[in-house]
Amino acid sequence: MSEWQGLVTKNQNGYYSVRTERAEYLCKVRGKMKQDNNRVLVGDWVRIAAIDSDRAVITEICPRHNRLLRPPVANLDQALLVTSVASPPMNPLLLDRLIMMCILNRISPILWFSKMDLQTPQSDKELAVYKSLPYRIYTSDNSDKEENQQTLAAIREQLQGKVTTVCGQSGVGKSTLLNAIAGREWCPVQSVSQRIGRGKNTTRHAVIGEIYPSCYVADTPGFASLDYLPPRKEEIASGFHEIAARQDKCRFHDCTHRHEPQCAVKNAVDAQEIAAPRYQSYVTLVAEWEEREKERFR
Ligand SMILES: Nc1nc2c(ncn2[C@@H]2O[C@H](COP(=O)(O)OP(=O)(O)OP(=O)(O)O)[C@@H](O)[C@H]2O)c(=O)[nH]1
Ligand SMILES: [Mg+2]
Ligand SMILES: [Zn+2]
Repeated sequence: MSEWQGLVTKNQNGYYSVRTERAEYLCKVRGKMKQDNNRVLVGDWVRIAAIDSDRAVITEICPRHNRLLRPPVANLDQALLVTSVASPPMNPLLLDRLIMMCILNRISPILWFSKMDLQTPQSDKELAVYKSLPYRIYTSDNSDKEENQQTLAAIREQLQGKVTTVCGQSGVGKSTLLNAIAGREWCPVQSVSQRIGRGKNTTRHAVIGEIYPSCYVADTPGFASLDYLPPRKEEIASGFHEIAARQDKCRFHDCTHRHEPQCAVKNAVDAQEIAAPRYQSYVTLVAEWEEREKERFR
């Protein structure tokens, strides 16, 4: 019996699709694992024992580096956060929230700015803030320009051997980007008018597709809820690396970096070492968190 390692890409009522280097297998879980209550998740890297050319048994789950609950998916490596510089206009608060969500879930954020053909002085200023952050950042105008081809080659390399999810508000160009990466029609691109009134089913399970050889993209409905807030208030600061890096120097160990004296974070904002819009997002998210907490006890 041959043993392989593969990626679980789909779960259909206890039958798992597992993608190995050589083939895709339809798998059941070995009985003993079920007794141990060891549930296999989409995104798990597993060992399988082949039964024939397309059926196998999952014998072991490799250690996970993270796991999301809604939808249940394991081992997301990175998230491609797509933002259009215009149409819809750039939303820095949303982008900062998504970056925070990635960091708190140990997922590397990759920033993709689309519709550069529509850039304005205002969007250039907003973009400059993100260029100063320590994340990979790509820009594109989705034309045939040589530059865009190079960017696509770079992003394909970045996706190699990893499982990536794609987030961003409606209309920013996620499907357009995925089709460009795939080099074929991978998912439908809808005009704005087509998008209106579309019923959305958010309770679907996560599914992973191989968009380009060895580039796995996870469709994780509901993960990137656009109003995400972490369970604990202190975690918000952890999602802003430039705040997290300085908060040990604040006078109060429980400083919220808003009205407290001798706050290293506010000092850094005044000295323009922290970009004001990023700090503004942080303050807004903390206020939102407090508001949500108040609602809970009302
Ligand atoms: N001008 C310009 N338009 C673009 C660019 N990228 C995508 N678009 C257009 O933006 C519109 C929305 O693109 P989609 O790829 O469907 O956006 P989406 O993020 O998948 O949207 P949802 O599926 O609703 O979440 C389409 O009309 C695209 O043709 C770009 O770089 N420049
Ligand atoms: Mg789409
Ligand atoms: Zn502080």
